[in-house]
Amino acid sequence: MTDQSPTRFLVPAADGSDLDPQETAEWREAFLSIVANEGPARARFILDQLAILARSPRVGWSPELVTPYVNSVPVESQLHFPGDLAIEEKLASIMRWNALAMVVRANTAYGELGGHIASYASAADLFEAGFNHFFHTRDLVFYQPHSVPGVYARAYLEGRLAEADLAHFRQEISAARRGARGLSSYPHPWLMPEFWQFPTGSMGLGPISSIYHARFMRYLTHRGLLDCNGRKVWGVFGDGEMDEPESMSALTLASREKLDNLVWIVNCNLQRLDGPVRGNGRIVDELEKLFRGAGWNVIKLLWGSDWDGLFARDGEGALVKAFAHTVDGQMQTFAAKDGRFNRENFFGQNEQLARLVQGMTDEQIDRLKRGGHDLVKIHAAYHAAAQHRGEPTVILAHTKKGYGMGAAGQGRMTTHSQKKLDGAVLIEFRNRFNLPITDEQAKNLEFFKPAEDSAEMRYLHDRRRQLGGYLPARKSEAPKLAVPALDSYASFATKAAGHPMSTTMAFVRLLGNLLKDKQLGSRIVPIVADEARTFGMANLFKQVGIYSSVGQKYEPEDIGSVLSYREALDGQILEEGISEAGAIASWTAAATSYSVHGFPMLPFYIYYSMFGFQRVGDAIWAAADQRARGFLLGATSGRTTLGGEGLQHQDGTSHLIAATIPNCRAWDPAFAGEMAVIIDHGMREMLVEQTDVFYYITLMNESYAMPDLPADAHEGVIRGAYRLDGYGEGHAKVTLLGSGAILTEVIKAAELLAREGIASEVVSVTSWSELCRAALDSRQRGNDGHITNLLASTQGPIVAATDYVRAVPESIRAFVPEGRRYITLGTDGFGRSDTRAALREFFGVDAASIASAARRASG
Ligand SMILES: Cc1ncc(C[n+]2csc(CCOP(=O)(O)OP(=O)(O)O)c2C)c(N)n1
Repeated sequence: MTDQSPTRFLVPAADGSDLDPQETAEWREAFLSIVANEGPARARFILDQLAILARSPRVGWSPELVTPYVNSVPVESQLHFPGDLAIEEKLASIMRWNALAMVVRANTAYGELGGHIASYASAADLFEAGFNHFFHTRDLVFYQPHSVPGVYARAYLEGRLAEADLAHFRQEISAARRGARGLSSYPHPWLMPEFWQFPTGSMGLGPISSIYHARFMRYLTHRGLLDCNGRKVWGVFGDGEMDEPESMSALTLASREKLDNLVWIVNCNLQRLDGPVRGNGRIVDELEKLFRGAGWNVIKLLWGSDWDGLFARDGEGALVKAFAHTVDGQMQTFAAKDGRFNRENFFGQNEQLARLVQGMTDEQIDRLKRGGHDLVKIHAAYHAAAQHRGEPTVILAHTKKGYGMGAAGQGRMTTHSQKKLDGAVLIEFRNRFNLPITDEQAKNLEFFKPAEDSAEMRYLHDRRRQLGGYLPARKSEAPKLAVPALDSYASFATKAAGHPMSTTMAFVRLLGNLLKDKQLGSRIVPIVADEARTFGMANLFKQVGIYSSVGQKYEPEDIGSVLSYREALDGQILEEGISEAGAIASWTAAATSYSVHGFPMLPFYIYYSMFGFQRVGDAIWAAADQRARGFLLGATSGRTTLGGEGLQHQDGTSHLIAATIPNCRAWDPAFAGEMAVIIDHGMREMLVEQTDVFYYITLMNESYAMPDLPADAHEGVIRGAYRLDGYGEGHAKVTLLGSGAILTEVIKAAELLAREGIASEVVSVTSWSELCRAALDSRQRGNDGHITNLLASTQGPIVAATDYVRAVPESIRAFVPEGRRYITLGTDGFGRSDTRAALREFFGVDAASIASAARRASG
């Protein structure tokens, strides 16, 4: 039996000095004898005791978080491999081939299509071990985006994709014309809604999303809504991807929440796109420290089974010493070179190392596997991860990028983008993986599928049957949820009778009412990023509680108050702290629960509007791809409405960005009634009609009199604009459009003009982007859209004003009836601090500026 316990590999201190080697040896021997005679548990206990002593300030010792460069699962604790290794290896080789053929074929036909071979080549065994033994259909699996050819290759063998589909990788438009299904470049639920669940194409978003999905499963369980026990979240990511701040930003959340339902597999092929991830260091060491420090269980999967013998013979720990001074840039070179080079340059470093490989051929040295290419070792690591309790696990799997691509790619600097291979390389690859195809077939890049009744195919299907079915697979159907009647929760807003309030206050009241609804209430997920008090939501703390996986272990300072801070296991609010990236990931998990869990939830994430599309726009784009259904509330919105906060807080652009997301419906209501009608409509669209849309609604903190919203205005609110009363006597000479906070300025302008004898009509615009979209649609059908018809019934030049950049009202210019002047006022430029009045005057969106634009236009 091989002893790979870390104690065997003690390395001298960095400067090598040892003042009393004999004493050191005695200590080591004493320790080793405890391990040998009393077992590892006792050894750990002794170490813990010593660590307590050693942490005393006088010693000034803090333990090294890095362990030697060896497997965490020692060979003696390795489970007997429960699969048929030979068949699994054959299957993995077939996946490798079909994945490679798919990419090379597409690029031979159309050089511009792109695609990747080297990433999946390094990850194939990591994927296959998961598919054959661990990824259950009840689990959530996040796939590294540029390894998707391998996932398609598997679905092809499983009979879920046809050969014609494989032949249309990255040809989603032309495939349909040829009766095939185009396969998207990366996992995109929007494009392949029955296949992909989680978009991961933008590095970093998959990792953070996986954490929040795992946490959301706990939330569902703890709130007694859905039992998610026994289900796991697996994520396969790249070591380069760990550079992204999003990858790292929620690591401590995962450990704090003890997410042992989460396993990350980080494919440490030591390379990213341009070159080594840490050429002058070791990414595995760096990640080990980082994850361990963040409270994760770290499993290093570094060396394959054929190294076991070498370690066993290496009495002096020469290998570990050599790894300790081999940086990744060098390790990559070893990956790129042949057995002979490795014998001379790695094993040739000293006599002990050279002795280890005596008797091995260069070919055998070349074939020494890294851990991430050995199905037995991978299985052992995954098994340990799946069994681990109390902490999330990361598996650091050591692989070679472009594994098996020979001189054309393995370990090469340029391998990431390699997508064309010549005939000789294809034949070499065929040989390397013993594929049963002829030279001709290899050169022609023919896909290979064993006969349905072959042992391989029976095994493949059987393994998936044992694991619940095929993956990836996305569900679209979910039960409908009943939405209460608008009057039951929002009459305070639709019949406001001139009561002053802000739209934020109105929203919070509306949300409080909805939370009380017997059927829908429990499905609502209020989400905040440390701004609940800013938005006047503190009352909800007591009403529905803040979710905490450990309840509340302290007596809150404000315990006597009606608004007291209340954390609870079944708390409903997700308080994400100051992490917009986390909060949006949390929102996405809730907004896709209908599909991921077949259990619809309705999230309302309310935040400073400036820190939404601008700050985490890419995450919102990914949520859109994932077909999220829910509400985003951009509060304290508008460039002039959040007076004192200044340049980095005042949002003048979110509506511009929101308009670019096809399934985002964005609204800028001015009145509480409008906001209520929009939310009502959204809930029906998402929960009853089950349309894959999400709503973005801007809210303001400016309080003013809220009028009643007449029933006949509801339709206009939803279409994006409706007419308010006319102002002044006689025929209107001018038409004024306004939205959000600036509508009140528009109305004041109409009153000013009326006093001067200029009559006007006022239109409340609730959504510029909906007006624009509907008008474009109508135009394609040869009709006029709502805004064109509405404006055709008004008179004179049109002045449009908003609290956003002018490009927002400009978006409907093309649909203004012919011959009418259209003037837009907006808040272009940097924000700054002052009163609302001063800001509106400065940007030219106050009543006086609007009136003056109207006068000039109509004069
Ligand atoms: C946000 C973002 N930035 C850049 C890219 C482009 N990109 C795709 S893969 C890749 C390198 C990935 O390296 P690594 O994570 O180490 O994976 P490997 O292919 O080496 O397994 C880059 C930079 C991207 N997809 N997303």
